Amino acid sequence: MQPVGAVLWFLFPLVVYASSSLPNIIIIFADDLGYGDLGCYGHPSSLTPNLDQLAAGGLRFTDFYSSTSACSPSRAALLTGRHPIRSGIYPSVFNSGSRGGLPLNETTIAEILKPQGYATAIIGKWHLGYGANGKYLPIYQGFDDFFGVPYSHDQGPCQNLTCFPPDTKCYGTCDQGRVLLPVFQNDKIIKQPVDFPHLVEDYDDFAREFITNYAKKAQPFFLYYASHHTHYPQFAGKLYTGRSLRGPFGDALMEFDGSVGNIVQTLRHSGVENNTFLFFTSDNGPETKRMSRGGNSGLLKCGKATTYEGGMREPAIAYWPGKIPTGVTHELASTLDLLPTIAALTKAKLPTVHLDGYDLTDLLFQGPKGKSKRNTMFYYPITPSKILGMFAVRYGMYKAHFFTEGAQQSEKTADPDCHSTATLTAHYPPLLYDLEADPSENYNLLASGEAEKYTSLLQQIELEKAKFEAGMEFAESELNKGEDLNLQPCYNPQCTPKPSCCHTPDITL
Ligand code: CSN
Ligand code: MG
Repeated sequence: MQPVGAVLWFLFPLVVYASSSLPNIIIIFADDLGYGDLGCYGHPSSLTPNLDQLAAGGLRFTDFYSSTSACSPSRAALLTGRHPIRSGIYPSVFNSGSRGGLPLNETTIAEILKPQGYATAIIGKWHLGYGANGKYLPIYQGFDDFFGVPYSHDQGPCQNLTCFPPDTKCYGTCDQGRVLLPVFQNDKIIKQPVDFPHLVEDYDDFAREFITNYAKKAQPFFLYYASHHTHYPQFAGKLYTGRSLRGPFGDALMEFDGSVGNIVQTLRHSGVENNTFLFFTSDNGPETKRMSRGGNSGLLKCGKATTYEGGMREPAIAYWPGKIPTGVTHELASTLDLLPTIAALTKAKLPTVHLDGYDLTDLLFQGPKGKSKRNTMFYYPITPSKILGMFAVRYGMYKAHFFTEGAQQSEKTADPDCHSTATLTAHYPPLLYDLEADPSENYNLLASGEAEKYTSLLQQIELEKAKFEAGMEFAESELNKGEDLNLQPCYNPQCTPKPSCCHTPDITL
């Protein structure tokens, strides 16, 4: 006779333990990737098999928003659940010698997860400050490990670096007169300059080891993979260079997609796929001034640095097999909602500050049938001011623009409204669009001859706008603290002449 009872008694506590253990959290964040850039969002020549599979096995969002249309503020909002104006991450973005950073008293997703026993890591682009002696690095914001670059990879002379095949230049040009791009492990520079052709391979190895290690230990983990892809100038390792149908942008996107595949495969092999909440999205819309190397917002208007849909509406996928039903949701959601949602999933304590996000667990667990707690989105420009306030409001299916302005980053599209020649324009009454009937913001409802139909809707929108603005507090700007090039990361800080002497010893320039 088999001692069946004994086996069952032995298994029972294990089962209980596994089902009550805290879920792992993975956020995969693309850079300057537009609404129309993925295969699963209709791009005809992008090769994104892993993201497409994630969408097929998860919940794909059609109406998901980043908080702003630039990098640093968007990242601040993602990690804090707060509008970036509240944390001072405006105007624009950090550079290599910026004095400021995400204030250390801001509470990040990593910081709410630490007391819950999570191992936390960030791979890739931080872009929330470096500061004097690296005081703003991610290890001071709740991350046990940082493996990556503290800012954008064009914020240094990256044209000195070669891509695959050897001796070919990386695509594009970058900022001269700054230190070479450093790669950090925690607070130490391990490589300066970065070796672009092998960078993503190294990131993938780190992700694989991190997931495998904590899965084995049965310790919950939080991995924030903030890719440099598909930001300009694009690069890719030898597995991907020249492999896509879409040139350098397509190659970079394909390499990014490969990292997604690596993460999902590792979760599967480690046996934790069904206990992991994975979320993918992008920081802001495409930088169309780079033309075919700048990404694509699909049928949405304009791109990066604007408050049109193309600047802030992003591809997004939530993936948790067995927990999140598969399909498509048209509900409103935002990067601002990730912190409250993750807090709910992990029973973590919410920071006791003004949050701008909603707990979306009901929506996630009901999938395509779920309803979002979010019914509004407020669009501020990347150079916000108290005097002008917000530029636009989304309320349900409607969007009202009170101000519009083109941007240098959204140059080169066919639509002149996107360009920097489209100067700041006030609209009163606002331009009003039905984003369900007209996602491209083409047809102003108030110019339709039926304006009187929308009187009470406009009143409601004004009310929501006034309510939000009354609660908006402008923190002191971290970006207006400016730059000191001496603060830039340098492998050998005492060397001369700077910045060219700042490099690891094994590098021949
Ligand atoms: S961003 O791109 O960091 O992805 O927003 O790499 O606005 O001055 C933006 N900018 C360098 C960049 C500069 C970037 C700016
Ligand atoms: Mg960006």
